[in-house]
Amino acid sequence: MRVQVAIIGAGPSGLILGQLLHKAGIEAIILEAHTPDYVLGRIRAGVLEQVAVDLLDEAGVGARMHAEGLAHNGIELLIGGTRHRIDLHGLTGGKQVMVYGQTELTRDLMDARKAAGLATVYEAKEVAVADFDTDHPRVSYLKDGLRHEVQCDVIAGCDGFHGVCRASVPKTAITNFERVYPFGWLGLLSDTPPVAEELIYATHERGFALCSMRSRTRSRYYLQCALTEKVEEWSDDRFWDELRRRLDPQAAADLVTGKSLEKSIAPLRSFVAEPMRFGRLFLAGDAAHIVPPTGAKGLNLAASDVRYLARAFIEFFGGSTAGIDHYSARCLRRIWKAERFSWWMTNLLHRFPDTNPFEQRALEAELDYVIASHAGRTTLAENYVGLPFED
Ligand code: RFL
Ligand code: PHB
Repeated sequence: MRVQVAIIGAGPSGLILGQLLHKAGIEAIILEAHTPDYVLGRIRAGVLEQVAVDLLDEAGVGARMHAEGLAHNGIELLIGGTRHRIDLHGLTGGKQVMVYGQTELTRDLMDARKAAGLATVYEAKEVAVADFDTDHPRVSYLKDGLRHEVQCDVIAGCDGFHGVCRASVPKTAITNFERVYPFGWLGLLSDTPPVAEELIYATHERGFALCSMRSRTRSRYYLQCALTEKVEEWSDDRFWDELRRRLDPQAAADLVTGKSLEKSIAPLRSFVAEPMRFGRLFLAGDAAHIVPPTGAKGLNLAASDVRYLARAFIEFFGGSTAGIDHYSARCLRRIWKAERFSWWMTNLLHRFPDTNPFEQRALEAELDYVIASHAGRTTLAENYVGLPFED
């Protein structure tokens, strides 16, 4: 089989890219290792930047998001038992974020792909990418016991942090930058109304907590936990009790608890691989970088990478290599700013096991500055709603 673009991975990066290419009349196949239900079962991101919302509209999949998503004008920081509102809208000249679950977004993209009759191979095993240092790259995979080969012009590696694409690049051609944090997030999803109208990011001596949501009837909460914690040791009651202890008295009283629909522990990591292009192989999304979830940037960066990549491929098939030549540098400028912001938010709001009393006081002073100063609040707000594209 021959196509113009072979996309590896049907997460948000691969699916958005597939949709943008389809709109531009470019042929692509998506190869995904897992089943659609498995992909939809991963409870992940919840917050979209305005530029990601605009991109989904451009891809023609924004209708349900606008109908059911929740536009938020602010977030709250809970510090020392008091909540401080960051007026995202007022501080950024009218920008907002959209609260809409990654699961829903993925479902919309899958539905659009199916409706357009576009080629997607789920449960494609042993995917291998080859000859991407030539003009004739190839991808092969195993499906129902048979090996298939796809010839293409370019390969998009949208296969997440543990995917095969980055791993196929010679070690000498790639530089990795990494920071692993000494804690994780224990997340719980429940069909209970959110504790507040807006997200609450809480810093507390027992550890960070986040009150988020998926809708007016579904909540998503997180607790900072040690990496040695096991999810089986966290009954729902234990989770709710611990969350209440990290909230202010009003939120603790308002918290509606219920049975969990899902509970899981995610480790926190910052990671960037440079560059993002290797001949005819292009990495996008979590395949190239990871952020700790504190800044809500992972899915948004995936969207901004594929925005650049779709434009680059459209230019390439139109006869110009300018877009693909600049792809890596363009992406990385935006990625590093989001990496810096996510690292900063994580350092500021979490308790580290080895922070000495001086550093702790300095962090508290920084938080105090951020909430008290217009410049401090503006910096946070500008980064949270998402920095503009430079092109
Ligand atoms: P994904 O979603 O990991 O998808 C990659 C796909 O590739 C498939 N795959 C393969 N397919 C074929 N062959 C192989 N060898 C393959 N290896 C892997 C996988 O099965 C999968 O389907 O990467 P993508 O598309 O780049 O999307 C990235 C986002 O999923 C991720 O950045 C966000 O979820 C991060 N994130 C958040 N991002 C935000 O913007 N806002 C948030 O509020 C936010 N909250 C979060 C998050 C991530 C979290 N976790 C669990 C890591 C909260 C959490 C708890
Ligand atoms: C979520 O709702 O899952 C979520 C929201 C904001 C974050 C991280 C995760 O910063």
